[in-house]
Amino acid sequence: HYTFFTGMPRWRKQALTYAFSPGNQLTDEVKAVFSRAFDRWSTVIPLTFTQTDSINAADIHIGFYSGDHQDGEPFDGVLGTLAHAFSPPSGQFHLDGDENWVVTGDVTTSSLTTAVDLESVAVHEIGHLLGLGHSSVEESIMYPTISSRTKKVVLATDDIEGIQMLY
Ligand code: TQI
Ligand code: ZN
Ligand code: ZN
Repeated sequence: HYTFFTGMPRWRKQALTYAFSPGNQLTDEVKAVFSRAFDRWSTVIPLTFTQTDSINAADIHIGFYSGDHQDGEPFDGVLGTLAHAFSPPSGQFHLDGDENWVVTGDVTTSSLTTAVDLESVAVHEIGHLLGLGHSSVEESIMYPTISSRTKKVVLATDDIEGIQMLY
């Protein structure tokens, strides 16, 4: 079953913007993965997500970082922690730059045992950004375990019920 963060924090506006932190030179392919991940959620709730280049004005900040990146939650190299996102209204979404992220192609057939599907992790972390905690339902996006070389991007009924409680 879905959970929320303590106090049930959520965004108080409908039109949210996101920006990619400077310092990462992201390809259009990578940006498209995040756009798809946001779309999974925006199709079931009345929120919209729009990319902006106005970094200071953006609600959500996305960036890849390696090791210590000055928020008290350092990344740990390949596997282990893959990414983290903080509850509303933080909007901070960080990904471990040391992972072997799979952006295109099929992670389930990757020859790298450490390959991690970027879209799967993005859909999960956006759930956190929006206010969902972890779920006990194994099929859900918000279940707290994913194996490497797994693709899981379709919201489960449990995810939809949880996010529709918030928005
Ligand atoms: N990062 C953890 C996560 O996003 C960070 C975390 C631990 C956390 N406890 C939390 C975030 C409580 C919010 C609330 O769950 S992770 C998965 C999953 C991670 C894990 O790198 O371990 C995914 C990132 F759920 F599959 F295990 C993405 Cl999809
Ligand atoms: Zn961080
Ligand atoms: Zn999580």
